[in-house]
Amino acid sequence: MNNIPQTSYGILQQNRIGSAFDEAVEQIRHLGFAIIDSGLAEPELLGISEEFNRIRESYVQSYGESALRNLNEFHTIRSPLTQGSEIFLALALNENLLSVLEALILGKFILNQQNGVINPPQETYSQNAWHRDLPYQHFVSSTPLAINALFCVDDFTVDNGATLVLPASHKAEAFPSSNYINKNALQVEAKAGSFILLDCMTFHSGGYNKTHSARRAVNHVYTIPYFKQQINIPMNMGAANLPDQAKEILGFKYVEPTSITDYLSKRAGKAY
Ligand SMILES: O=C(O)CCC(=O)C(=O)O
Repeated sequence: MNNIPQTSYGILQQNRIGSAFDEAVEQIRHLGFAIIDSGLAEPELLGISEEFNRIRESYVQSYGESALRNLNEFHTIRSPLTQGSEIFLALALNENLLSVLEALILGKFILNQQNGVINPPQETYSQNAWHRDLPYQHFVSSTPLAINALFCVDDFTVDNGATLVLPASHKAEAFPSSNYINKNALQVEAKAGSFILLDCMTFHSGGYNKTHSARRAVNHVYTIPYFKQQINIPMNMGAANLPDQAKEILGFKYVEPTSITDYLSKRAGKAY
């Protein structure tokens, strides 16, 4: 395609964008996916890569390879930020990411889950199948209720099974036909240090990794606070050293009251 027209007529409303983040926000609203840079420098990316391997090793030691394989969980690290990792905690609170999330999810949002994801070489894995990140849901929402931020620990390439997306599939309730999928699926290549952002209702799948090395990522799902977390984060980490914003995003302020008395005591100082 060349010569995209720069003029228009009959238009009363147009989106205005001022930054790469606005561009990502616009694309996610329309197509359901976009890429942003985390802004992390090379040494920080190396730190994340090393931490990923360290946590993976201790996770497999704790839960056992064969038990994890039996559960189809061997290629996933559940909730690394609650395993004492400052690096994974910082990733979930990445500034660039939060700016985009604030523009996408109206009002408050919390981290629903963080998972290390390993796309193993020449083997299928749990994410290598089309799904939504609000699975079993078939609704259309006028604004995102949940966003997936997939941090690329390694470069995502066609060869190593970069994520496939079905553009704009967050706008229709049903999963499209196989023919439609074959014609319209896109594979999203991205550099290490990027976040691939998805409206959680956009159908997507990990690709097949044809190389000889694992392709690693860290998946984050952020939601409006009405959804329950995959694993209760406040019950699995201390809040003593966390700033207020972090406590809010990690869900400390949205733990469900355990009784009417608890509910009423939490109402103190709230207008609504
Ligand atoms: O590994 C990938 O490319 C996709 C990961 C994914 O689908 C997910 O975490 O929901």
